Amino acid sequence: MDAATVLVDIRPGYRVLTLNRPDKLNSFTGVMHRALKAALDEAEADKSCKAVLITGAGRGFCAGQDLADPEIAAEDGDAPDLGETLEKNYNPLIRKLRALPLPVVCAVNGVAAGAGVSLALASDVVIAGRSASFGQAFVKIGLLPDSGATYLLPRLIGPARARAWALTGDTLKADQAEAWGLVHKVVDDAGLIAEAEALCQRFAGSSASSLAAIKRAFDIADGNGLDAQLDYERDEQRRLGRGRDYAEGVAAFMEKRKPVFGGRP
Ligand code: T3D
Repeated sequence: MDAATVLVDIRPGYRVLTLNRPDKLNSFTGVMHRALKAALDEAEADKSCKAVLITGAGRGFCAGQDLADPEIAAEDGDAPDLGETLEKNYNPLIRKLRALPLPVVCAVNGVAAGAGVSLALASDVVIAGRSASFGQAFVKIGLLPDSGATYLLPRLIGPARARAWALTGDTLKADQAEAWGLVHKVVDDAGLIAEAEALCQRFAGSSASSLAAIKRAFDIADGNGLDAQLDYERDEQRRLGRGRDYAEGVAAFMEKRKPVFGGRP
């Protein structure tokens, strides 16, 4: 059953998606890709959902592609078409995560390898348990980093570290990943999910329009010069300033009360 490979917990204002192939360190099969896509589509369709939390069941977060998945095997002993797997599964996943109009929080609970690292890179906020580790496994099996890693990594940790890490395939411990700026923060394993859920609860009480606009603006900035970005911010602020959340936020400030923001528009 597709549903079992991704567990979905619906909480007030956010959803927790748990990759659920613990025996194989939650590595991706075609089945798990389809389950995750369905879960993300449902989260987007639910206007009360203002954040998504992704984590892994068991001792791993995600070990990338399941190298034994029959879906990637070619027929008649031919070499598999890995480009097709990317086109069909990984690239749509990364695009979906970036296009979702709500923050994606990633709680990395154990080892992340290959596309499992890319999944975290494509999230908006990454929190790691102290025992988590990150491996650019690709070079060890004759591949290059994919699922956006060659684009996102240098932007997050700088080109020198990104290149050396990808070329060596070394494993980074959580503390090192935090020092390099790969993750937002490292917390004790026992407190990881509580910390990530507390953040999602904050997002659930925040302005959904604001969260979506902030996420999009950082992505747009990647392709813009300062001038174009200043114009973009002006236009977006004009739009947000006419919205119900700005009216509520300012009214709440004036009345010295907490703002009450609704679901996503
Ligand atoms: O379509 C395409 O292929 C293109 C897209 C590529 C995207 C990618 O992600 S390519 C990179 C694929 N991932 C890897 O190469 C990582 C492979 N795994 C590892 O190197 C190690 O498992 C880890 C370093 C992640 C963890 O090591 P360790 O010692 O903690 O655990 P383990 O004993 O190696 O793994 C536990 C089980 O999970 C084991 O199964 P078993 O023997 O108990 O039945 C192992 O085979 C399985 N497992 C771990 N990773 C994968 C996997 N099975 C299939 N595919 C995996 N990627």
